[in-house]
Amino acid sequence: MDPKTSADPFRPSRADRFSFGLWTVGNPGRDPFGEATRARLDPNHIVRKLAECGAWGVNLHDNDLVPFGASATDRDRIVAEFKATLEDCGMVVPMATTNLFTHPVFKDGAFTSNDARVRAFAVQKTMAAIDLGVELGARTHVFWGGREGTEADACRDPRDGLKRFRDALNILTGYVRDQGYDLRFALEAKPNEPRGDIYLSTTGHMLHFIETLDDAEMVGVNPEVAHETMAGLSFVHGVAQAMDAGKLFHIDLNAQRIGRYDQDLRFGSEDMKQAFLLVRLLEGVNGYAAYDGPLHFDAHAYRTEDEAGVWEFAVGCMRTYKILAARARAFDADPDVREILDTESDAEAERLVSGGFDAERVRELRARTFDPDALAAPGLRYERLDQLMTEHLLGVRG
Ligand code: GCO
Ligand code: MN
Ligand code: MN
Repeated sequence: MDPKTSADPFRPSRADRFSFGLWTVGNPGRDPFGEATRARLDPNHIVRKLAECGAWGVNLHDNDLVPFGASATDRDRIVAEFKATLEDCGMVVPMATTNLFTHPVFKDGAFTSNDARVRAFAVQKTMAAIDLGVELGARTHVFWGGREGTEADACRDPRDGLKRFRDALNILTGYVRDQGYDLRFALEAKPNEPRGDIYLSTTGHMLHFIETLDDAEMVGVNPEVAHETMAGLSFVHGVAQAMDAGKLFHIDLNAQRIGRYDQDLRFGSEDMKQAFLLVRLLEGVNGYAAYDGPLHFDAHAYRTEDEAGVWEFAVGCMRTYKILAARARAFDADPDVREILDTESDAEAERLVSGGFDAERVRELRARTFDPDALAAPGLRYERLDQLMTEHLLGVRG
């Protein structure tokens, strides 16, 4: 596209609500087998570069910004400088989170540790991280319990793990109310890594767990593409369930192949079809409202990249999201697609199975006769539907 003749419709801008964690673009490329391949980037530099790339927000763990154990004076100086940079660049901090995994004290869990002193320290550290996030303007605090799990599973009853996790969250929602903060919690599930097995392994597990909390209203989920995919599950179905429950408070966008370690790849770089269906869901489809929260990329550049490659990666995440949104609109407007999707449902049957229990309706339902063989006969043309989607994705339609 010639920038002189026409504006690039896929160029990211503030209005798109894209955000990145300091730890994502700041990832230096270290892995379990090799050292960092890139230098550590200063958080203020990250904010400036993200703003240049068209991002709207930057998220952080407490220790991405303020080193573990920093003095109060150092903390205040670092935070003041960071706030000035944010203001200068017109960037916001929509979400903050707590690092409850790096320090060895959390080697056997934070909120779920068998040692009550570790649990107490974890809750105390989280309160400080909440204060920091709120000071920077965050409206969401994410809880990713990376160390909340086991290898030697006999070490604790999993029910104790759940009970302790619940106790911690109950204290923390109370703390937020007590402070008068305008903040919600978003719980992020992951099946494994770094622990052999992590408690509350999927978004579905989280959705149920939330209903057992004292202040369920304040708590929702932060599903991540990579995490549900690691478990071999449909991410789109998990996110849809969270939306149905009114609990999609935040989202971690990236890409992942099934059966691998947590790859945290550039959004849309694997399983384009799931990415397409996800964007279509988030943008609002079939008469359902769109997700209007932050579009956060929890991903990092390949270890092969230098800093220039990191910004290529960041722009790539955002562009792919916007391209998929445009593709999704074109797909849903395509008359050939509409013809398949807009098939008339039998109004009378619809009435019989909607609206819950009603004694009279149930009597009618029992009395009605069906012809299963006739119902089974027509082909549903899903082959055509899926091929149309493929062709939209490949850019040859719409
Ligand atoms: C991971 C997680 C983390 C969390 C982050 C915010 O697998 O490492 O996805 O990136 O999202 O710690 O809580
Ligand atoms: Mn992850
Ligand atoms: Mn994540």
